[in-house]
Amino acid sequence: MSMERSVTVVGLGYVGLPTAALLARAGYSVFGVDVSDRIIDALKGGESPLGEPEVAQIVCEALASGQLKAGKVAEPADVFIICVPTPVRADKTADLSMVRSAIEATAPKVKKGALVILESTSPIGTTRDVIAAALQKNGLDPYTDVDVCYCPERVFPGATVREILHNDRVVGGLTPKAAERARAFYQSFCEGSPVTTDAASAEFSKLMENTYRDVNIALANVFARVAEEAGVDVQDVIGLANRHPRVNVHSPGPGVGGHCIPVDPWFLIESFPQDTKLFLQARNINDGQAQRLLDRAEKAGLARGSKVAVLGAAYRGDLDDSRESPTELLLGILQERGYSWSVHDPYVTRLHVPDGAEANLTDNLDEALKGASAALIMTDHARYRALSPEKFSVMTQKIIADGRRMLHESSFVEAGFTVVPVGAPLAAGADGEASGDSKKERPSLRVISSSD
Ligand code: SAJ
Repeated sequence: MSMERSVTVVGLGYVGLPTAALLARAGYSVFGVDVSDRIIDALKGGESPLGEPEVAQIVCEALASGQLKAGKVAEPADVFIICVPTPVRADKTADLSMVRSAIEATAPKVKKGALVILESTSPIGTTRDVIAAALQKNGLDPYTDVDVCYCPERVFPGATVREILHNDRVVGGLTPKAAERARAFYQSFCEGSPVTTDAASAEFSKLMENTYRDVNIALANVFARVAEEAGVDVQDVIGLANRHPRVNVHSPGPGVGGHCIPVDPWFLIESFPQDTKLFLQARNINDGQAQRLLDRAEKAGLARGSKVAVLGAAYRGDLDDSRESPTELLLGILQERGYSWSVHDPYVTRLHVPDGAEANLTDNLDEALKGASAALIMTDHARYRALSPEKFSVMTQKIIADGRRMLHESSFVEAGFTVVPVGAPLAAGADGEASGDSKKERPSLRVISSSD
């Protein structure tokens, strides 16, 4: 273990809570702080407020061992880690209010010699301008009295514990000494290699990672749009292009969700508007995908104002997390166009809906499909892959917009459905709805191997 013994973790969400539990498992005496009664009550009762099974297990073990305790007010410690949300406001400017209130509430408990680490994804300069400034206001010199660092979380929801333990960490210090100390601290409970740098570079690296992904997904979505118009299947073409050793085209889809990728590029766009037009365009492309899918379903014959079944509320497959999901964007457009809907998801229990609307969320697929004029597949839940045309026979029209390319398309076409696939022209069976220009012939592409 490093020289530290006690850690206070502020913010017990998707990152803070598993981090706290792993620290407790590594032998630290950990105090977790959160403003939410629901989270603190659960933890005080020995239960995990988070559903990911592996996280729940280590949290319960840490609570049972007595190494992890929780409350609403920070306790003094050798190390403080801040992991609170940093969303964007409706106007896409960074909302750092939770970082501010977390450090303002914590700063009075920070004593000379402590290590203070911010993990929340933040605009460049936040560690200095918000964290260091608050400590200074409390009488501590952030460059000499305490060690202040930025170390971004890089967790992939669904694989949280593995990723905290094994991912390399970027550790940015306000001083080289602070970075070196935090490096030793992360090494004491994580197996990935921590790399040291300055705080601003670490802040930027996190934003760069997620912006890279957003721009690459936007690129894939533009390729999908071209393929839809050109009458080819983007999936086949991506398969061909990705055979190049330095090409890795991402997957097109109905948009980009989650609390990170659709949020983080805005921190760069807000701070550097002149030089980030590419990021802005990528954001707009990705946010436009849900509407495009609906537009294409309407061109295929979907009757405006009817009832549709939306398959998937989660932002990514096999997760229970609906934050910023493309489904939320879709529901807004459905409402504007006078549709009613039923949303099916096997895992999600909470969904943010447009003002004045009902979520109509169900885990019963038959119920969601019954009486719907079309099904719109928004999430790549593995179980959707096995769905057969019979399952959709309770719909009133035979239209399926496949935003994730989940279905075995030819069997649906044979059964008379019109399938609107992202990244390919629509395919309609004999009694399908499509007519005129929207019903394009699609050439069948196949990869010809050298042995053919
Ligand atoms: N998506 C596509 N096409 C793709 C990949 C993803 O449409 O080729 C969509 C997904 O369906 C989803 C959205 O993008 O709606 C975001 O998913 P994601 O797979 O990019 O992952 P997140 O948001 O769950 O986690 C990301 C990860 N960042 C990177 O991969 C660079 C994770 O490592 C970060 O820790 C996390 O953001 C975070 O917390 O910042």
